[in-house]
Amino acid sequence: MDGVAGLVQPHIEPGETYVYEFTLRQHGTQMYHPHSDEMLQMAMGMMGFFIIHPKRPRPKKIDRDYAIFLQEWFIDPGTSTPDPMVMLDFNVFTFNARAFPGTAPLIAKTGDRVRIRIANLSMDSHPIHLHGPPFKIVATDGGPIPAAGQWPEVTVSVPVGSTRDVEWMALDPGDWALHCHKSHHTMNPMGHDVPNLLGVRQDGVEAKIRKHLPGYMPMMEKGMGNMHEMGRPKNTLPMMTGTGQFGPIEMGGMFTVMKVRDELPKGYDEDPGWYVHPPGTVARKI
Ligand SMILES: [Cu+2]
Repeated sequence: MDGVAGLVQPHIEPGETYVYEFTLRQHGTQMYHPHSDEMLQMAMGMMGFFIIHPKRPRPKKIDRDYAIFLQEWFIDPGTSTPDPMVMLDFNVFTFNARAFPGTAPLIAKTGDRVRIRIANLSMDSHPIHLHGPPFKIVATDGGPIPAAGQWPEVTVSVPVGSTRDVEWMALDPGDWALHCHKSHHTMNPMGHDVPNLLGVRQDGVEAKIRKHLPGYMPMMEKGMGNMHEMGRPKNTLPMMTGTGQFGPIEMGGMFTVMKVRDELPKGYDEDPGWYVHPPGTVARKI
């Protein structure tokens, strides 16, 4: 009951219901997705986790178990339907179908063993990076990796069509960024046809050009950091967004925060807010 329509079963037509029955011989982080009109159905997000827990518990107890499904979309600014015809140039990048700052933080207590399961059925590989201490890649959807094959890492590349389980010790309290390390994947929609005027003084020029080219928006002299809240069409996320305790975070897309605290008075399910840095642990201007 492998599900490949035409090959091992008929396509499931709209309105029909099929039953799958099989014995689970393996455990781990698996995925499901359609094999019917695959390109369109997957570009529209039809996929999910199928997590199978082992019959006998593993020797090391996991305190926090998170699952993040990666996806990328092309949604023309001002519209609301993903365009399944786009092959490479995506503009919305999501963790569990949410783009930062709409992503939820991952919450752990100091000393917790954290498992993060990451799945990818998008059109790109995603190198997922966690700040703070290194982790180990302990399993793929092919099965557990023997201890001798696990080495320390700070980034796990998750190829298309696979899952990676990583285990991380929450050794240090703090707000640790967790994000895709492809820098365009931590941004929301942007105009790819922005004229690149990096390093060019443009005093007053933009307004003059805009009289003739409505909506003209070039790259600023010193970069894009101040461009994130310039005009944008309806139903379109700002390019870089989110505000932390020290100001704009200037991120979007595949970005969230692993929040580790010594104490969690409100429990694991409530956002503990920003980390209160002990004196002397924040970089300062001199
Ligand atoms: Cu990515």
